[in-house]
Amino acid sequence: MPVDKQSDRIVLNHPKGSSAEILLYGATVISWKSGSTSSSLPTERLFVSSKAALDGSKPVRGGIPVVFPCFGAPTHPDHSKLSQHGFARSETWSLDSVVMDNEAGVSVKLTLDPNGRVTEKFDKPFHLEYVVTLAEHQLSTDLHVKNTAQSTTPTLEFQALLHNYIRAPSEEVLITPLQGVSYYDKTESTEELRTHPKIEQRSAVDVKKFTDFAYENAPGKYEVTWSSGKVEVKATNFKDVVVWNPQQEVGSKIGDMEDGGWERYVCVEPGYVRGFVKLEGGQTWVGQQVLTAKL
Ligand code: TA6
Repeated sequence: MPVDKQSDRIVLNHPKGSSAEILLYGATVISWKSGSTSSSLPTERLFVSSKAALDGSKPVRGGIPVVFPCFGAPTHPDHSKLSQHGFARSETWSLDSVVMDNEAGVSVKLTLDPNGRVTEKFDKPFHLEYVVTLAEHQLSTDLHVKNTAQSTTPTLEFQALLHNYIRAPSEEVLITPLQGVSYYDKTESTEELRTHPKIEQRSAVDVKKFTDFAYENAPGKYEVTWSSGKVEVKATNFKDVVVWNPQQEVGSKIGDMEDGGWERYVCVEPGYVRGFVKLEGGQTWVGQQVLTAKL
């Protein structure tokens, strides 16, 4: 059964053995099991904390949370009533359709439209579509954002990000190529620093210490590597990328983080997080990512 529709989730099964699990809550991918390009043994590629809530009571600590219409604490006037990372990851999406189901892959479309709870906090017209596609060694997740206004105004101004928790040993994982790309270091609290990006020439980024870097106008293709694994992240239209790991100093204070969870993942998050996408009525924006298990 390539597409298993359950009450609170959808399970995708690829004929070659890979699988993915998507909670309707937040359209959160909570599992992606895939063999690598060199072996067909499916292994779990994402991290979900054992303390994560999967009952819709709060955003999932792990997997691939969908961040929309704001990243981090809101800074745009349209987002002033929203909580950190916006509402998309804490609303229940609908399964719209099975887009593809064949030897090449299995693909489903989920949708989210304004409801009373959302409109109280965010009164702009929108329609979201999230297309999740499972192939033998890849998982693609594409976010389509439409301004459904009947005229050119009101404009829809937003940020968007896919908050990938990639399962990897944080003590040795490296992320490339970010050499020479300017970034904002969110581990330094002073607002002033956030207006002056840092630039480093080190060839690879590690997360051996608390890391929370927002890279602007980043390459769009990232290799996440460690001694026994490798995942490639390819992004389209997500012009920025965030690299985050709280390590013990911050991770131990996160209520739904399992003990030592910070040792078992790195967040590599394609997004549009510096500035805002601006859509007139009728316009659509699409941000895409393809995750490939290489080793
Ligand atoms: O993407 C990195 C980040 O913005 C960090 O600053 C940290 O807050 C993380 O997201 C997790 O945020 P959450 O709201 O899910 O606890």
